[in-house]
Amino acid sequence: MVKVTEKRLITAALPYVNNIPHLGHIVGSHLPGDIFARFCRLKGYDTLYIGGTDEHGTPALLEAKKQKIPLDKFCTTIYKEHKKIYDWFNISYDNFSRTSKPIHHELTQEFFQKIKDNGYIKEAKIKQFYCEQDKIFLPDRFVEGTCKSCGYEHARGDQCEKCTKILDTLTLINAKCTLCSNTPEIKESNHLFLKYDKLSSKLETWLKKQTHWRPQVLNLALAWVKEGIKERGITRDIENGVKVPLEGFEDKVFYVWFDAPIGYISSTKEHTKNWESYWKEDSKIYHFIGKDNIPFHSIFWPSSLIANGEYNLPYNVVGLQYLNYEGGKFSKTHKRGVFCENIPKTGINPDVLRAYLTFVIPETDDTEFKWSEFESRVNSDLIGNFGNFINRTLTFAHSKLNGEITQPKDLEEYSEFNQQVLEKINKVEELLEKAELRHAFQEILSLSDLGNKFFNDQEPWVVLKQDENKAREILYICSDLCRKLAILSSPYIPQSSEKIFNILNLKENPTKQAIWETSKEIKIPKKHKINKPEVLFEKLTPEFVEEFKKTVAETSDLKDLF
Ligand code: B3M
Ligand code: ZN
Repeated sequence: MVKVTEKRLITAALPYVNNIPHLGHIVGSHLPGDIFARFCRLKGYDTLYIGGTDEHGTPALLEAKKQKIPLDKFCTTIYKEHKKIYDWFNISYDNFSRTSKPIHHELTQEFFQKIKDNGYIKEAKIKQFYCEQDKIFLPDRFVEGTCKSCGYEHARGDQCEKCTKILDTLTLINAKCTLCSNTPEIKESNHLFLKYDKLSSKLETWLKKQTHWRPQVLNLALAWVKEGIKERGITRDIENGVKVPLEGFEDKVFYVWFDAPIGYISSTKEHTKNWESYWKEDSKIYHFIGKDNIPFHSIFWPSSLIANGEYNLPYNVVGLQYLNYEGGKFSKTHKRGVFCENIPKTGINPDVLRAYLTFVIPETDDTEFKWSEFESRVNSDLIGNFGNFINRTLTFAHSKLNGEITQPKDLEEYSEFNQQVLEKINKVEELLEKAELRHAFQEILSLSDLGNKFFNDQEPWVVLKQDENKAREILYICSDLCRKLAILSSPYIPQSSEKIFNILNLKENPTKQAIWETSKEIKIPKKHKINKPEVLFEKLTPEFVEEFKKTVAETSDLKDLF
């Protein structure tokens, strides 16, 4: 029998191009998606990590208008800035595309046509805000007012930022046009709708089976279905988007949230001829997204998919909460936050930042970026625990034993320790399979903690005085654990993990080869010589952190990019 490798398609939310990302964006989808994708590759799944920029709708349009830059030029520049940042963080996208590409426009139109052929599209006149001053139907985001659910006064027409409810724009109290601040009037226009009434019971049946989702995500989705999903138009009266291939709709485009998730498919299609196997055959699709995107990925996107009928529905919608900044929100205007643009200038090691961000991945609740914690967690947990174990092992072996280590003749003697190690590895694997990335990293650190205890208990510096060979055996066991740790941590700190393999003088590469399973074996050759160690991580000093903080609070005005 031919072994069929499980296919996994992983996506991160496609960022709008109206801003330059800050750490909240990195930790809210790109990094968790990356860690999970790297784990899947390491395990040997046939994995693709897919992303891109979401260039349609009003976010880009509004910002380009504000900057007085032609839309396409604006989007291209911001796309490049985004790409640079994700590359710096070593986010291992197999493809990072753009929804402005023809391949995406064509696919969206086909996708729509199929939904229409299946009888899930209806036409209706709707009432919309129209601004007499600006002479346009106002897209949802061009209207602001008070949210009738929570009373927040600056709710946008499409969604209230405060309570995350998706709004019917017309229910906004005291609505104002955001272009000119006048009160808009209500006018009628013709639009296309997905027939949710025909879809909702199918959607509910499907949702109820997704018991492996995080409860926060599933419960939210089920609550919305129960409440009754409001009809939501899939077309808009703006110029930026995918044209609607239908007579009478020449001046309209698809709603940005209709085409954006199709971007996951078009980005896959752009990447490989084999794209259909990830979308139409046996495969698991994981969407990593921030909490405000949960309704779109758990309700609207699956509804489109059901209506279309040709593609797989997501296997998991991994919804993340928010990362706050020192007790408040990230704010570009108030220079509160860690903005990504200048991070490379600070000289910080990307792995150090990835590790710290892992500590604060908002998996279950909102989390907090705190400067004091940044310094202490990096220094004590990453460097003081993990780095220390690797460093003391490799330095001892190199400087005291000429790098020569030997497998114990009697491995039985270490079986209790090795058993504990194996249990930890299994635990890490179990958590990673569930995409509980933060918790899994904690377990990895507790494994290096175990290593430190072992090193202390074995006292190789004492043993060495009487029995050099025995010391080589102890260091063999420790080095083997370094190898295991390098494999386990490679989804999180890929560059450091490669470094550890180099120092261990092992030819495998955990970022390129599917060697996860081998972490469960004793793998280093029986007689082995390791290389000269190098420092993995530099400790963060208060001076460095102070300087870092200043540099990353700065972010250029978007107009400086043109
Ligand atoms: N662009 C919203 C956001 O950037 C939206 C996500 C699209 S995912 C298909 O948060
Ligand atoms: Zn106006």
